[in-house]
Amino acid sequence: EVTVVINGRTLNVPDNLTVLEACERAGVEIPALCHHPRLGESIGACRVCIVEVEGARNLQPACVTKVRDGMVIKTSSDRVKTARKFNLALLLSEHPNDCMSCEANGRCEFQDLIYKYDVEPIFGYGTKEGLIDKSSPAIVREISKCIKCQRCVRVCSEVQGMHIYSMVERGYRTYPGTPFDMPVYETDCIGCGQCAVFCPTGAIVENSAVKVVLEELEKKEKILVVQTAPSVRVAIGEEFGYAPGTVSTGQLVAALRRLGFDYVFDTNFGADLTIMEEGSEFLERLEKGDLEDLPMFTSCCPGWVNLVEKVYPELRTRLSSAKSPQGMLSALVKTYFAEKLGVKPEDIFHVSIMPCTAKKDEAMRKQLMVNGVPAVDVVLTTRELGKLIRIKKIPFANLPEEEYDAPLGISTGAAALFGVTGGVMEAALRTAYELKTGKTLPKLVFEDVRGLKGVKEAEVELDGQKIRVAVVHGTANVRNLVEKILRREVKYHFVEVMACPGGCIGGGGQPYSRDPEVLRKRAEAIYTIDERMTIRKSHENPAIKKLYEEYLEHPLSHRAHELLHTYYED
Ligand code: HC1
Ligand code: SF4
Repeated sequence: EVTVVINGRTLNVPDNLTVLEACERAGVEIPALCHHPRLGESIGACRVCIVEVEGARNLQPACVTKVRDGMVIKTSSDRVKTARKFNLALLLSEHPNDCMSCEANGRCEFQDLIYKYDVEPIFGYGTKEGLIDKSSPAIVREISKCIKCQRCVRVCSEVQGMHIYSMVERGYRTYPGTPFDMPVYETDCIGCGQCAVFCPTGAIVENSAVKVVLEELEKKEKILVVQTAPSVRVAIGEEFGYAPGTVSTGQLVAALRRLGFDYVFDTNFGADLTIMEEGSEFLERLEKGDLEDLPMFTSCCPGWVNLVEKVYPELRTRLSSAKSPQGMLSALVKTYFAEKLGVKPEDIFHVSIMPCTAKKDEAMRKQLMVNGVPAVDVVLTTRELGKLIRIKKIPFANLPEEEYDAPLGISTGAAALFGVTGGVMEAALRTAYELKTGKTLPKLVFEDVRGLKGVKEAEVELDGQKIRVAVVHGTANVRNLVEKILRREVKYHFVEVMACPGGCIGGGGQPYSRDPEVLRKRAEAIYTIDERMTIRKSHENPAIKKLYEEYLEHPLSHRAHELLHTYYED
């Protein structure tokens, strides 16, 4: 421990803290742009967090300066404020003045500081000229809005292990470029959108479809159907000021009805169905002895599927052929449900609300079209839904709790788990065990696959056979594990992969958060949803049983293959 004095207040702090961390503990806010509590070491690039340290000639960046015993720190002296304002003014002089129409308007960290410190640009505003990259269905890059904080570079390299961006050029021209300035979609980018969640401005944002949906809601020409992913309900509240980890399922459904959707369905129904198909596929492969050499991998995460297609094509045949829950539910919406209503698939406008930017990409896959039309017309991220609800002035906090529509809105605790790393595996094991052994599971919860550790392993006995499974999340961890599997250094039968840290709760379309505990809190919320459900195994979902009786016959049937399975390309 060391003793420091912050703005006249003496306190003891651990000696490994930075000045910025010490100030946070003391409840003293220090503005910072390049520093982010969910990224590794700070880099001291933006110079906005500078503070005065007694005895030091120059102001010091708080994010990279370690505390020392006896340090006397001033965080808002006139000298500090003037310098901070000057540094912000320099950044503003390179920044276009088009906040009104910017996707980041109202939530931009840079805009907030400009307002707070009353900053005017020194040499006029920057121009809008420069790279605009709309090549990706997942994200849009507008480099003129970049403030060079490098958060995108760091999350893409350190957390995701993709290394798509690096800082190129020099001085004020520096920007995060792709290799050879290729459009990002042509690089190995998997569309996970982590760069967009960490960008403080509008330089990298989701490829927004808010306006498309607004128009369709106002036209009201089609039957409006919506589905919501498992992890949206534990995060959407954050868009309206609730603490991370608040479960707002009922209000989410109510808000979608107020927006004008005719049917509110649940991706979780699709998740239960995925378990039926993928679980059966697993057991089939196991019986055939197909899993002795290489495992079967889950296929619901489109970031991961993109990684396989772009970087590990030799693993294509190891991906489960089951469509993702979004893919399955939407195929049913445009066939089974359309038939029930007696309408053509093109009479339905189907929106899915996802925590994910890569789902926008998935929805455009040609192999996911049904009867010649896209199964999902538009994907909105959790953040975009937040924006839509605000634009339509729907009082989210005051809405009554409402229920999903039947039958495609009925789901189990197992399905809820999909939103968190380990959840698909746990749901699959609950079902595969009972289908294979015909016995009831002695213990429902698989602790070994829970938690935020990068790689988790478990062993399960299925009818006398030992099954080894692994769960991995965060693409840097994924690549590490996949390479070990390819080198035959580790052996598993079944591996769950989620591209984003924490799984979908940490998806590229989730609300922005600087809370270092945000993933843990959202994960807890998911487990609570599962605990509170009376039915917690996919194969016990009555609506799923009825769907098989009425329409699909049995898992892996001819019709199930046609509607619920897919293929992958190089
Ligand atoms: Fe996910 Fe999934 S869990 S992929 O993370 O399998 O996006 O939430 O909807 O499809 O169910 C995302 C989440 C989601 C699918 C499901
Ligand atoms: Fe999308 Fe979830 Fe995969 Fe992230 S982990 S890319 S949010 S599906």
